[in-house]
Amino acid sequence: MKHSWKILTCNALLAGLAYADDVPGWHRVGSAREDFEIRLDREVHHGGTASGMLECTKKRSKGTGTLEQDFRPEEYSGRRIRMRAWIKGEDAGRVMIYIRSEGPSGEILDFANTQLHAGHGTFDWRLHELVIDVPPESTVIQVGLILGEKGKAWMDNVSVEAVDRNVSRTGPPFSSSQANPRRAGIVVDHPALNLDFEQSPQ
Ligand SMILES: [Ca+2]
Repeated sequence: MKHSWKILTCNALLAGLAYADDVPGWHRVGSAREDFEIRLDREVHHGGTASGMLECTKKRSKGTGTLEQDFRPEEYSGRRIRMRAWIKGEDAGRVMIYIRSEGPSGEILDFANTQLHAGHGTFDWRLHELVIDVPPESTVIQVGLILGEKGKAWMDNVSVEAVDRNVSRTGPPFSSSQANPRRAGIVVDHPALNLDFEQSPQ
């Protein structure tokens, strides 16, 4: 509930800003979220007619902005899953994607990102993939695109699918993190939404 309230408040505050936080299924977070804007880009896309875009509105930010979504884990419970996403950057400080599974206390059960292969500066569409486990106790899966410091980043054609156990997890062995009160008790009742960014705002 707390999480939903924060999102609603954020959207309400930004209601007067054209395009801000107007990407169906996705929301804006990040350590310096106020320095970044998220929107659909109908000119630059990898597939279809639109992509998800994250832009730093300052010349240089001290933090990061994130284009993120939470979705229910039921379809993948007890499975290993692979996230694939096409990303692109322009004068970007740092661009990467991440995925994680969380438990009822907000603890991270498994996590992976592309930090070691982060994109910098200007680069064309490239495919990244991450593999994590979704333990049966998972209550939410979170995926996102992170832009740090400056520039623009795009994401498109995101997919999440269950894979066989012989597909290796991306990261080193991971033990569950400590409980996170800020993320505890989040209930998400919908599957992943608008992964191709083709859905328009209502
Ligand atoms: Ca698209």
